[in-house]
Amino acid sequence: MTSKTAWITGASSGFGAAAVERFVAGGWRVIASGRRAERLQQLVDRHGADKVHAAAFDMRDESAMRAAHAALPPAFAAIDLLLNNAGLALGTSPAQQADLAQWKQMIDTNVTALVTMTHLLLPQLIERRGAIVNISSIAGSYAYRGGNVYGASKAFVTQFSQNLRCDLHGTGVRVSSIEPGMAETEFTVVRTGGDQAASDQLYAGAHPITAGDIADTIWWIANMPPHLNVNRVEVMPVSQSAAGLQVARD
Ligand code: NDP
Ligand code: 8X3
Repeated sequence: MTSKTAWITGASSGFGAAAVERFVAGGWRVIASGRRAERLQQLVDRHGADKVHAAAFDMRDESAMRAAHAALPPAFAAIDLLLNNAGLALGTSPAQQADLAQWKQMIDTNVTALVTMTHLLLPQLIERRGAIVNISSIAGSYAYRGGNVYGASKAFVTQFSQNLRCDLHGTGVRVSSIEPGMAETEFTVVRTGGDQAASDQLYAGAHPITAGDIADTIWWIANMPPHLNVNRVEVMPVSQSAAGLQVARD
């Protein structure tokens, strides 16, 4: 059993919650962050305060993020792996009908908060020759209608990951980008403003990726021999593949 520590953002549901289970089962301590304090507390109750530390705050609030970092208990203060997972899509409308506030919330969460978190932890990740795993998306590589700012925010995450690798050259810090396709979590309920039926319909019969599948992928990356870096992993369910281009005619 290792005694390493991971900070998992977006630990209150989906990939993040599954990753908490995987890392705790593997003997790691986990800092679990997200806005929903009660969900995070359930993780602490299930695993114990020596295994999971709950840090409830909104990632878009930089001072709250810094305060959570400063308030880490000594046993959780030395971080070996940052899982930048917190994020969301809002809306499926084409750009010309999209809500600007939703666009800003996606950028603030998926881009600005992710880089702020990374900047905050980089000094100690370098000191400990740690790892950063960023959760991007196939939406950052494949354009689709209604993907507009969400996809662009994930293209940023993918490229930021590769650029981080260049800057961290020689430090021993590993950086990986995981780019999942369709996965059944709370993602579509959030994207549709709480429409569980729409979410159920999207995934029905598609055998989508599960949160556990991605937790296993993160765990595999985290446990690579120290001389190996997984740069990018793109994962889709077998039922999903790319569609063609479109042509508008007069
Ligand atoms: P979920 O909605 O289940 O989980 C999203 C997590 O992000 C929650 O824990 C949520 O916590 C957290 N989060 C969102 N906004 C904030 C915020 N402002 N501050 C703090 N935490 C926040 O979805 P997934 O597990 O699917 O999503 C995880 C990541 O995976 C996201 O980055 C998403 O874009 C990406 N992804 C998802 C895919 C999918 O098909 N499901 C495919 C590819 C990538 P809380 O609400 O408690 O704050
Ligand atoms: C989520 C995957 O295809 O729904 O990032 O945009 S997709």
